[in-house]
Order: sequence, then C-alpha cells, then structure tokens
Amino acid sequence: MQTATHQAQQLIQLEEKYGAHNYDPLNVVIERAEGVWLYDVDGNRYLDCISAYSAVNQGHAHPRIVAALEEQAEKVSLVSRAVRNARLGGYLEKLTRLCGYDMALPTNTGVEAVETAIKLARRWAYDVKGIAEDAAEIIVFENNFHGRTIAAISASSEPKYRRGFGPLTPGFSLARYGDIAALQSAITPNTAAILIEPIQGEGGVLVPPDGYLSGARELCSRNNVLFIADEIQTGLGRTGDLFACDYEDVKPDILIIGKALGGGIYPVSATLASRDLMLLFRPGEHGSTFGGNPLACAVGEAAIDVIVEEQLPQRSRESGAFLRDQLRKLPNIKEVRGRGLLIGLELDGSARTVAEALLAKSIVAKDTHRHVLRIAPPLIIEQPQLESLVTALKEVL
Ligand code: IF1
Repeated sequence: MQTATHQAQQLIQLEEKYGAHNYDPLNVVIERAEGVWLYDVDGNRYLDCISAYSAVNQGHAHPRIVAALEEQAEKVSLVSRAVRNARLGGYLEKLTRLCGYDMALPTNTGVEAVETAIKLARRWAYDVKGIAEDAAEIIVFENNFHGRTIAAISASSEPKYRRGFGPLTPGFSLARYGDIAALQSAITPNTAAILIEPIQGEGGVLVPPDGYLSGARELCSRNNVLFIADEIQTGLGRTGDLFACDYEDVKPDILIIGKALGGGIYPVSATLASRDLMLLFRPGEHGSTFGGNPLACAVGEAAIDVIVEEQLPQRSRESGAFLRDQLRKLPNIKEVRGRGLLIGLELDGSARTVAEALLAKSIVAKDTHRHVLRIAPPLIIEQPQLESLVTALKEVL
C-alpha cells in the first residue's frame, strides 16, 4: 500500500477516536470516486472491486443519477407518507414493471425491506394460510446474510452476528443451503415462507447446484409456502441477469431489493409482491419516515434507467465470463465461484493478506471469511480494467 500520509493517518485516528469500532476497514481513506475508480485523500487512484457490496453497479457518481438527485433535492426531498408526493406513483410503476410484480413497498436500507418481507409473510400465514397465532415459521439457510437488525440476526447462523444480542426473535428455522432434501424435511404445517439468497454473498459467494432454486420454488408451491428471495446483493444485474432467480426462471412470491436500486447515491430499497399479498398490509400497519420519499424515487428511477439502458445485466454476464475464465488460470486458487460480476475466489491462504497486497497494486477488493476474496467491480467495468485486474492478481498470487 502507498504508506498512508500524515493527513490520511489523522483522518483514521479521528475515525477510531470518535466512531464505534464495529468495522475493521482497509486503511485507505477515499475522498472521491468516479465510474470504477476510487481516489484517496492523497490523490492515489484505485480500481474498485467492492462496489460498496454491489450498491454501485452503475459506477460511482453516475452523471444521470447525480443529476436526478440534484434536480429533485432543489424541488422537494421529503414530505413523509402523511401526504402524497409527485414522484412516488411514477417510480413505483417503473419499479414494478421492471421487476414483474403488481405492487411494491418502498423502504430505505436493505434490511428494512427484509423486515417488510418477514412481516408480510407472517401476516399472510395468519390471515390466509390459517396458521395459529404466533406459530408461523420462516425457513432460512445456513450461512445466510440478511442484515443486522434483531430479526435478521435471529435468522443468522453466524455466532459472531448473534452473540450477546439476545433475546433473539423466534420463528426462524435453519436448513442446509443448496440441499433440496434438507429443505423438504424442514417444511412443516407452520411454515409460512422460505427466505433465501439465490447466491449467498457474505456466505462466500456460494452458488447453489443447478436445479436447486427451481426445486425449492416447486416445493414451496406444492406446500403452500411463500418463496421470498433476498436479491439485495444479487439483483439488478450483478449476476448477469436482472435477478439471480432468473437464471432458473424462478419467480419469487416476494422479492427484496436494495443496494443498486439507489445507484450507490442514496439508500433505496423495496419489497415487491402480488396485489393479493401486498394488500394484506392495511394503513398504519407498516412504514417508515423516509421510505418512498421524492429524492429516493428520483434516484431510484434514474438508477433503474441506467441499468436498463446501459444493459448492465448483459455487460455483467460478458465481463464475468471473461474474468472467471482468466482467474481459473491463476495459481494458488482452489476455486473460482460466482455468476456475472459477483465472483468469489477460494484461496489457499489468507484472503485479507491478498486484499492488502492488491491494495498496494491500487485495487480495492475485500475478503469474506478467511479464504474467500470477493471480486465485484461496478458492472460498467471495461476490458482494459478487467485485464489489469487479472494481471495484478497474477502478480499477487
Ligand atoms: C455491512 C456482507 C455483503 C445483503 C443481503 C440484506 C443485506 C445485505 C443479501 C442488508 C447487506 C452488506 C452489509 C454490509 C456488508 C454487506 C455484505 F459482507 F456483510 F455480507 F454485501 F456481502 N441482504 N450486505 O448482502 O442490507 O441493510 O446493509 O442495506 O457492512 O453490514 P443493508
């Protein structure tokens, strides 16, 4: 790494002194970004292979999304849902058409959309499926990641996320990911839904075996169980399709999206479902101050336009195929996993060490688990940058 200068060191110290220590970031202090590039406070340029965990699929500071933000900020940014706003209807129409659902419920961060889906599934379990009060169960999967709220960590199988935060929320049962027989035996008469990532990101970019998602979809339909897909990280082009579930032609009953829906510029998330399901929420039963605010709607619309018009799913598919092909030729890699530009490298050694060596070569990538390096650049990445990434990895490994 370029040794952090006095200025960078000072900023790091401030952060450590006044901020909670709930992260252990790479010691690079970013000041601005554009497209696939990050610039630190000393003017060094880095290739971004994290994309803020897939929130920046469109590239940093996309001019169209920035313009939408600026234009809307000058008109009106927030009114709450106590009144109606002129951006909401058009945005929801565009969003639901893109995703193929009747209705959407707008929220801000990803985990809020997860919470919305959990509440909707439980409500359906009681009002429609006829499960006894408070008995509804949601099946989740080992190594899942759905966020940091009490409900999301209650669904987690990772001790680090759960320990010391009890009492946790009941109503989740764990099944092995990628194992259709395990899912089948986890379903009980009280099962309301499964909540599943079509590819597990934090789990280490784990791609389930072919036929698993469609098999799970079929099991759900046959047992009157809702299929909830968490596509917060995998959605909106990241995996080479608009949604990772598209790979197996699976249509979830409830779709959860976030991250790239705000183009990395503003937190925008949503939960989508059929009209029958969504209308189970009655006025006052769910919501948030900022959900569906005009600024979020303007940014969300522009973010969607960019994904569609710049054909980001297709670019992700092509760039991802090239990259995985090249990465498979490199030494000291046990496995290259992923789809589109969501790529996990299973290494022999420490992924954190490799991430730090890459940083010294002006590439920002992040480890997940000890041996997995995640490579997920903005989907607008171009061929020369893909090649320089391969070259840097070859040198580092
Ligand atoms: C952090 C990981 C990624 C997600 C899925 C819901 C959420 C996320 C599938 C919650 C968020 C983030 C959160 C971020 C790190 C990051 C992450 F390493 F933790 F697992 F992306 F891989 N469902 N994932 O991936 O969305 O509320 O954060 O908007 O620092 O916790 P959120």
